[in-house]
Amino acid sequence: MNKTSPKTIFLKDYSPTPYLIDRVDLDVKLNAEETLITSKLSLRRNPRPDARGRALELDGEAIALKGVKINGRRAEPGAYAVSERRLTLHEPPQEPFELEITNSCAPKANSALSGLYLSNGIYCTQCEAEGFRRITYFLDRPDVLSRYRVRLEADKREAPILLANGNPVAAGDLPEGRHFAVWEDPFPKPSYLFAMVGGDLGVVKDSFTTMSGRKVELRIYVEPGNESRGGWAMESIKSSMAWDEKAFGREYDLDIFMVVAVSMFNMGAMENKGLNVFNDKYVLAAPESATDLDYVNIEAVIAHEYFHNWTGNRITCRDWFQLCLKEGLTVLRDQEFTSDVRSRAVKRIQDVRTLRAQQFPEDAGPLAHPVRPSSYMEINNFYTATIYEKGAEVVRMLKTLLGPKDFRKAMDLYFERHDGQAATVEDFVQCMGDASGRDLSQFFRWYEQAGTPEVTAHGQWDRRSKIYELKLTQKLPPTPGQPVKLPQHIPIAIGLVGPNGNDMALELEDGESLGEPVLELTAKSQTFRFRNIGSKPVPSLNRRFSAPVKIVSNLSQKELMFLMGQDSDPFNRWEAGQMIGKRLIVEAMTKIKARRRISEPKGYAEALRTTLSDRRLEAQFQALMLYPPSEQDVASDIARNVDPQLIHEGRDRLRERLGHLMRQELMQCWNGIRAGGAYSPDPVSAGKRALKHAALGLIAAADAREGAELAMRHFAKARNMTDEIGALSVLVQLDEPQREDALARFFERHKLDHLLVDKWFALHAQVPNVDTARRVQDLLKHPQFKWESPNRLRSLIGTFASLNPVAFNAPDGSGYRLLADVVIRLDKSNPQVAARLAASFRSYKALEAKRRRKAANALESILKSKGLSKDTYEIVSRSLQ
Ligand code: B3K
Ligand code: ZN
Repeated sequence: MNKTSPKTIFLKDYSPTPYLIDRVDLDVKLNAEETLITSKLSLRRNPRPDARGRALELDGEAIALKGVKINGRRAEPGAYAVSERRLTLHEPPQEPFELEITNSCAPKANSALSGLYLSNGIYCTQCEAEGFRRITYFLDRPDVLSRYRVRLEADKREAPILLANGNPVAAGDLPEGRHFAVWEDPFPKPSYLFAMVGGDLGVVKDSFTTMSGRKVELRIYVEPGNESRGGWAMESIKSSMAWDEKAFGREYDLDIFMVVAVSMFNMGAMENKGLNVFNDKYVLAAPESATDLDYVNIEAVIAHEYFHNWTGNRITCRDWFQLCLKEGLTVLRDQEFTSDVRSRAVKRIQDVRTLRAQQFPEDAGPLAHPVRPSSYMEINNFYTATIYEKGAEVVRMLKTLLGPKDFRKAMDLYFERHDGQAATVEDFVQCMGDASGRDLSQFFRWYEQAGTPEVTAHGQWDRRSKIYELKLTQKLPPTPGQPVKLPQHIPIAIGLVGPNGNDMALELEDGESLGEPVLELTAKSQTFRFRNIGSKPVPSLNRRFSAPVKIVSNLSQKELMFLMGQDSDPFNRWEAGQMIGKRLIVEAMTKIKARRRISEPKGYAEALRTTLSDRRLEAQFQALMLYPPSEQDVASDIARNVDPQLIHEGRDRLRERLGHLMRQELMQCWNGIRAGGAYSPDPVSAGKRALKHAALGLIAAADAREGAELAMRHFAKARNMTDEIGALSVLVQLDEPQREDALARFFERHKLDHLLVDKWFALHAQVPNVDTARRVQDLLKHPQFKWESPNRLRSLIGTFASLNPVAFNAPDGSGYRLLADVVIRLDKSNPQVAARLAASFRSYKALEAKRRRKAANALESILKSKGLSKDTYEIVSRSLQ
C-alpha cells in the first residue's frame, strides 16, 4: 500500500450497474478447509437509461474460481477474465441469461471475519458491507436486489443445524453421514443481507402473533449449554415486534425470525433478512453473568436489528454513501423504543453522553466527516458515531420540526413510496417534506456539513417593556475538506423558567403563542423577542437536547443551580449539573497548576443533595446526576493544548470534595438501598443499584481506604453480576491493595465464561495509572488473551485507548506505542478491527505539543509498516493529514 495509495470512491461518480440479477440459486458444500459454492445467477440488462457499459464485472475477493457457464454451456476461456478482485465477462448475452459460477473459499483460514468463517467451530457469515464477494463472485453492492434460494450441505455431526435467510423449504439426509437444507427468501435483497449458518447449536423457541394474526416462529440459536441464557433476548424480540407495530405500524413479514449468537464477531450484530447474526455478548444474559447495562444493551441491540427489517432491509440503501439512511433512522427507532419501555429522560441523557463521548470528538478531529460522506476508501471505516448517532440526531430534529403526527405521516409515506427499493437520503427527506409541506432544503445541510455547531445564546430581560430578548448565533467550525460552512437549520426547544420554578407562557412579539416552544435558528444570528414576561426568567435552552450542538450561554452558576433544581425538563436539570461540574473542574485544574487549594463546591453539593432527596426523581436519574462530566467532555470543551493528566486530577479533586461534603447523604444512599429478593433487570431495580454504586464511587473518591473496604465487602457478598462489576469498577480506580485481590478473585470465579473474562480484561485496562500500558502489555501474553477474538481485543485494547485517558496519554508515549504495535500486528489478520482501534488516535491533534508529537510518531510508524490494509491506511493517513 506504500507505493500506490488505495482508490478513493466518490458519491458523485455513482452509476447503476449495466446488468441486474433477479435470482440467485446457491449450492454450498460446507467444509472448513475448502467450501464449494455453485452460484446460478439470472441476469438481464438494467433497463435504466443511465445504465451503461457492455462488460459484466463481478466482485470477488479471497476466493478461487473453478468454472464459468453461460446458459448451461462452459464459457470459452477468452470470454472472461479473472483477477484478484474481479471476474469480468467481456461480452455477455444481451438477452436475459443464466450465469453459473463455481468457486471455493476457505472458512477456517478466514481471520478477517468477513465472508464465510468459523466462529468457535460454527460456520457463519458476515456480508455487510462487502463480504459477499468473499463467498462468491457477484455485483456486491446494495442497489442490486435479488431473490435467493440456498441449498446448504454439510456433515451432519459437524453441522446438524443449517440456516439461511427466509423460510425453510426442504431438508433431508444424504449418504455418508451428510445432510442438506434448502431455504428460500421471497423478498428481493442486496447481497450484504445474505447469511448462512451451520453448526452444532442449541435453540430457544417461542412465537409471536402479529397484528394481522399471523403466527411467526421465533428462534434463538446459541452454543450448546447456553440455552438458559437466551430468555431475555427472546423477551426483547417479542417486545420489539409489538412496539414496531404500535409505533410505526410495521409488521414482520416472514414465517420465521432467527437470531444466532456467535462469540467471534467484528461488531455488535447484523440484520440479515430473517437470520440476524449476533455477537453473543448482545444475546446471552443471566443475573449471575450479565449486568444491568448488559440487559439494557441486549434489549436495544435486538430491537435495532429487528427494526432494520423495515428500515434497511425492505427499504435499503442505493449506495454506501447513504448508510445513515438505514443506520441513523434505525438508531432513532431503537432509542424511541427504549424510551418507551424504560425511562425517556434517562435514555436521552445516556444517548447524549454517548454522543459526546464518541461523536463530538470524532467531529472535532481529523476523522470528521458529514453524516452523508462524499468519499471513502474503505466503507467499513464509515460505520462511525457520526453516521449512527449524529445520523439519529438528524432524524430526531426532523421529528421535532414536523411534530409527532406529521413525522409519522412522513414515515408512512416513506414505507409506502420506497418499499422494495434501494433509496437515498434525498428520497427520505423528500417524504418528510411532502408529508408536512415544509421546506427542508436548508435542513439538508445537516447531512452534508461535518462538525458540531456551536450556538451562543445571549438573553436579556427589560423590566419596563416586559420583553425578553434571546439572541442566538451559530458557528460551524471548519473540518477536513470543508473550510467554509453555511448556516444550518437548528431547532432549539426552550423554556423560560420563572422565579417560582414554573415555565412561563411564551408569546412571540408578533403575538404568536408557542405551545411547545421550538425556536428555529436558520440565519447566522437571530434575535427572538418574547412579550409579557413579568419577571426575570432563567432560560432553559436546547431542552431534551433538541439539536446536537454545543450551547454557550451567559448563565451564572447560580442560575444553573436554579435550573438543576427546578427545570421542568429533566434533561436540562442534568445538563445544568454538567455545566456547573465542568466549570468547577476547569477551576480546579487552574488551582492545581498554581498549587493552590481548590475551593469547596458547596453550592453544587447542595444542589446534588436536593436532587438526592427529591423523591419524585427516578433513582437512575439521581445516579446520573452524581457523575460530573467525563474527562473526555472536559477535553472537548478545552479543545486545544489538552493535558489529560491535569483534567483527570481536576475531576478527581472535585469528586473528592463532593464526597466529603456529601458524606452523610452518600452513606445514606449506600446503606439505605437494599437489593433484597431475586434479581430483576427492570428499570426501577436497576436504578437502585446504579444509585448505590454511584454513591460508592464518591465515597471512595473522598476516602480511598474506606471506599475500598466497602467495595470489597460488596464484591465478596455480591449475588449478581451488576453488584460484582459495580464494586470492581470502583476498586480499579483506587490504588488500594484490594484492587489486585478482587481482580484475582474475579478471574478465579469466572475464568470459564468468555464474556466475563472479557470484562476482567476491560477492568485491568481501566486502572488510571501512567504505567497501565505495561499492565496491558503483560496481559497480551496472558493465556486467555486471544488475538483472534474481536471482543477480547476491544476489552483490553479498546478500553485502554478510549476509557483510560491518563494511561493512554502517558507522557512517555508508552500508551501510543502500545496501540500502534497492536494495530500493526492485528492489521495482518483482521484489518477491520485494526482500523477501528487505530481510530482511537482521533483526538491527538488537540493534545499539548509533546504528547501530540509522540502520538504522531506512533501513527507514522503504522503508516510505514509493510503491506498495510486499506482499512488501516485510510484511518491513519487521514489522521495524519
Ligand atoms: N449493519 C450492521 C453493521 C455492519 C458493519 C459492517 N462493517 C449492524 C447494525 O448497524 O445494525
Ligand atoms: Zn444498524
